[in-house]
Amino acid sequence: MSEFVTENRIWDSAETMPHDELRALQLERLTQTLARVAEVPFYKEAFAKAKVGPDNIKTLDDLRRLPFTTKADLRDHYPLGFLAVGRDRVARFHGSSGTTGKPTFVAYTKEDLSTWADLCARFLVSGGLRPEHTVHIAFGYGLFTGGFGLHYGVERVGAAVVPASAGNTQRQIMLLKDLAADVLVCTPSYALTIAEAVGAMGIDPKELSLKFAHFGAEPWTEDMRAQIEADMGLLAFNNYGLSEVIGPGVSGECAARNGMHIQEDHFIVECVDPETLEPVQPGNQGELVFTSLTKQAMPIIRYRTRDIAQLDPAPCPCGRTGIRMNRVVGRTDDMLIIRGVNVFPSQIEEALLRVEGTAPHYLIEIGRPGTLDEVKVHVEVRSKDLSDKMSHMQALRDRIGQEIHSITGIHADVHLVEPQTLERFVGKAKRVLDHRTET
Ligand code: DLL
Repeated sequence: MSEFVTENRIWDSAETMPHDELRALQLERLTQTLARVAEVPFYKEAFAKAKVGPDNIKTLDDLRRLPFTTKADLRDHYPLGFLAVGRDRVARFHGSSGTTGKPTFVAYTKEDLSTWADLCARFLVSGGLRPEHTVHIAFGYGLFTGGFGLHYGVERVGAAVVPASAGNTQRQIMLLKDLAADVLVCTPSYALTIAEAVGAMGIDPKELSLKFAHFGAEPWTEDMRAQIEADMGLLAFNNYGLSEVIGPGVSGECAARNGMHIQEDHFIVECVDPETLEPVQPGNQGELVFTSLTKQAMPIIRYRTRDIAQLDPAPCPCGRTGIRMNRVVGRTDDMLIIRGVNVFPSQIEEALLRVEGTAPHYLIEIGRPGTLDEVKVHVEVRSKDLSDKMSHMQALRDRIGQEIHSITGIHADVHLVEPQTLERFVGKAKRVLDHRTET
């Protein structure tokens, strides 16, 4: 049993609902959701093709008879083919930035926005937020769900918001200092950038008032958490979500910090083998699939997230009954196949953070100069560990190479680079340069 790192407060009694009640509520809400999507052309067609309909769904297990929804389906129905309400009921749009140009849009009714604020309030409170706190939000405000999602969650709790948005790191630090925020909200990679800039400006992190942080929107590792906590002198909590499902607020860590509780009264989660699409046994990694249960404007049925994680049904000492998901190790579309071996960038990060003397700033470069894949990992060395001695640098390089090999099974060509030479990120980090996909 993990010890609590902060007081175990619960925002909404629904979070501790007994399992049988929770399942009954899920079925009731699933039935309502299916009725809501019945007139959405995509679902009408997909259900007809699969020869199932809302009438066939009598138990939660029957959900598996329904077809999956994918990002490609959303793209094929761009911009608003999944809208289940009239435009007059839409209160806000968000979107996820498409790597291929057009974003996919998501819509919210007024009720959806209120539900969303509550879902964010739940994980913020479980991670230490109190009404008397001030929260500095360094997520982008815009189509991205991070800024506005967390903003209204903080307001729902009754705390004060500094809507700093992303970018201009020195100004962020001035705001953190002068407005004495207690809580930092951003991506873990941006937290690293801020931590580094705090050091470079000669500020002792203790001069800031930060106590907690809520990080999400990208994969990160336990070692990265330890490093940010040590650098910034705060407690960091993980939260997860995706715009197609609602945005942040799908799941978040409690005071035990041993997995993120999925808000199962609002979402049904499945964990499937991404190849066979069959459910994996509890405790095994698979792709997470979500069905929304309360969304009005754009309900989503069996959405394949491409996120690889593992579900933990064990009871949690905090009393929340929502099943826990562990850290997302990566996305199926970020998974690198190197000489036939599957590698997630987060595994390389884990290897780097195990080696003293490297900074958690890295770039993975993959090419195929001949017939075989070759991997270069560029890693920044911390200034204090830079050495003129070739033997010292060679030893560091070897240790990193060994750690990468022991975690991933691949041999990487490690390039040590000077401090501050790799790109810094204000939003989601981009750590991979795959020349094999260039035409
Ligand atoms: O990133 C929503 C969000 C905002 C979550 C702020 C948490 C905090 P999208 O831009 O649609 O939405 O990207 C969703 O980001 O499928 C995961 O691959 C990844 N992701 C989100 N949270 C985590 C996390 C937001 N805690 C995609 N750990 C998801 C790992 C995460 N990956």
